[in-house]
Amino acid sequence: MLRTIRAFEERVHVEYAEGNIPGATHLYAGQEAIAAGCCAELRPDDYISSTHRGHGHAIAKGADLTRMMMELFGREGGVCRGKGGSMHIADFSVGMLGANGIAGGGVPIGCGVGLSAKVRGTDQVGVAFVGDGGANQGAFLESLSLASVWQLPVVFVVEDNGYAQATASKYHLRGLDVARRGEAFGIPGAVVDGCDFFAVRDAAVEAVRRARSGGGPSIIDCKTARFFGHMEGFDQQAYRGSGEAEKLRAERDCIQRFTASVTGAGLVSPEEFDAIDREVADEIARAAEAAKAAADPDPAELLTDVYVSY
Ligand SMILES: Cc1ncc(C[n+]2csc(CCOP(=O)(O)OP(=O)(O)O)c2C)c(N)n1
Repeated sequence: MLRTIRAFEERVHVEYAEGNIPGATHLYAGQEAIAAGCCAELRPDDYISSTHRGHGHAIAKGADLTRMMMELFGREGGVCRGKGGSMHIADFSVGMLGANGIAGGGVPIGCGVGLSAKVRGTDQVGVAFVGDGGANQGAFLESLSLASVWQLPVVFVVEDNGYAQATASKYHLRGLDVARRGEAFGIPGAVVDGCDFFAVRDAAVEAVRRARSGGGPSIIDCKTARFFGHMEGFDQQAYRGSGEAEKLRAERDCIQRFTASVTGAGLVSPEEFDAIDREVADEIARAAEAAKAAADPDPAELLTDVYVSY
């Protein structure tokens, strides 16, 4: 899963540079351990809400790679029939309720999932992913308040990748880790190394168990690393220290760490990893070729599925 998300993102980086992907595109590379670690603990009937950096979440929840690639290319066969693109990618069939152009916008949606599960008496869980910048939105604090008062089965997963666009987290998140802000609402929180799959996974096991068993919301605050710029095409990363991006790739790569720990423990051999890498590379190449060959949406369908009357 980690490798699939990385390979998807690296391919999107290339396709974007070649002019094949229209619209705003934010890459997730570097943060894979968070999506993979949290979604591994979810059932198919659980739900996630996402950020503007949503490809990794969609893949980890089970969205089809070819239909995702088609969506990014704006093609008819895409998961949103080519109308959502990267920043609004969604696949309700796997419980992925959508990437979101509004920073922090997915968080109240996560509460909606929790409220719905509670009212219907199911044991489904909602996971709301949010960036460090999005966690400064008022809607985040309002969501913590409601989730706590109503004891909703929600897990708030903060992905602190060091920046909100070009503003460093250490500048805009003064004082407390976001996880500790939950204390004011009686919500338990964990601060974890978001580049360590197993650390994220352990925290997710605990938080999802709590939510599913009626124990209410949790926060998992993941310290992670964004490898590409904020957004494809427009970011020269002048705000990063010199050599910072290279250092992150060398020292904070969740895939290198995962590979080292499982090969070190003798669970998977380096040859088996190579075979997985080749399989993933083929799958992503096939998805990109299929997206290139796919049809554009019919202009007559422009407004279909865009407006819904209740
Ligand atoms: C409500 C709102 N304010 C501002 C923006 C512009 N904007 C887009 S992404 C972004 C930074 C978000 O940072 P963070 O939540 O940390 O996510 P990251 O990009 O680091 O993954 C901002 C300010 C927006 N999309 N929505």
